Amino acid sequence: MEQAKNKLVVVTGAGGFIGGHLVAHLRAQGYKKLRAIDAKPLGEWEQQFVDVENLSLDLNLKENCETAADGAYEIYNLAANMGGMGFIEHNKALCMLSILINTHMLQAALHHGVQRYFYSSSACVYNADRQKTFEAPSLKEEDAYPAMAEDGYGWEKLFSERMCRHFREDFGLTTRLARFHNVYGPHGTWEGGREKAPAAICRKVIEAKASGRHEIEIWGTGEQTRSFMYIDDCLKGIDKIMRSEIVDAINLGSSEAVSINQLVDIAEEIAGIKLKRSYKLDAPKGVNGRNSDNTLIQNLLGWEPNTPLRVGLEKTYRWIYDEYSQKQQGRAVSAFSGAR
Ligand code: GKE
Repeated sequence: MEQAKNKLVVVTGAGGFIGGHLVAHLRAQGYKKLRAIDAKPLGEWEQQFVDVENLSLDLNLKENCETAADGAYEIYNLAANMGGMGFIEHNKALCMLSILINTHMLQAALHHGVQRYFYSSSACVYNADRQKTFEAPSLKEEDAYPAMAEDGYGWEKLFSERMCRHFREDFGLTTRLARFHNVYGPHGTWEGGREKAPAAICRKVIEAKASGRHEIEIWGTGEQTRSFMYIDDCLKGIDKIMRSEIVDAINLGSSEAVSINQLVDIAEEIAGIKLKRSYKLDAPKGVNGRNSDNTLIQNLLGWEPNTPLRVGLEKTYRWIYDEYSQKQQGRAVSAFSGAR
């Protein structure tokens, strides 16, 4: 790791939630030469740092992946068209097109002699037939096969995992992979359609409290279960897996499963309010139940993500509340200046 700190390290998807945090994290660890890349215009990046080489590049294009990997010692590829169920259920083809990014990045990494390549996979690779009950079945790594991944997004991630494996086996590229289980935290998308449940529920509670309409709409019956991993655990896990000798995809997720109704309970408790609940049964729901089995990561790394949901959600709620308030103030100011 010490060696990597003085060499060029590339993070793709760096304008987004996890990618932005990863650049901040590597900087804080003393990485001197960082290249951050995202398709979004620089002005729309979640986080940005002046002492980092920031490039707005569409990595669906092969030549841009060559530019991205040029001179790189290590690459963290987190670039993908993604979002929560509200996005991936309605954009399956767009999600599958992310295959271009990983394919071209792997080719470019090989071409430029990159020493280590991290790929961010997802719990959405898991076989849907194993996630039919609300009892939150703990998913072991082998439960991805036989394959029946989440439509669109899940299949792209599963195929990309296999491409990483075969680039390692056939071409000797050192690849490391983690299956993220619903990561949340400050700087995560909280409105606009790509938000995942923790941010969406926090936003809805904040809006209900601010508007005085003490009601909340929940997708599905609210019995769906998930585990949610706080961003700090995600960063720690990426570090440990990237530095490890673990060559196959491994779960990186919390094993604290809750129902969506319980997630709302926690957000209400943080806000100090109780809301009237309505359920949108035809909304995107994904699988009924999902949790991360952390036996393997415990065995291989002696660690697992362990930030309690109550703790992580409070920090997330407070961050969204500030963002929301600033936006409201911005709207009030422009409405006032408009009115004059
Ligand atoms: N996004 C959202 N917004 N979900 C809600 C809402 C809401 O207002 N109300 C209830 N839910 C329910 C959804 O219907 C779903 O059953 C559950 O919360 C979690 O939704 P999610 O966070 O959007 O996404 P999923 O965990 O189902 O799937 C996500 O898994 C990730 C990996 O763990 C995927 O969308 C990807 O973001 C990723 O693969």
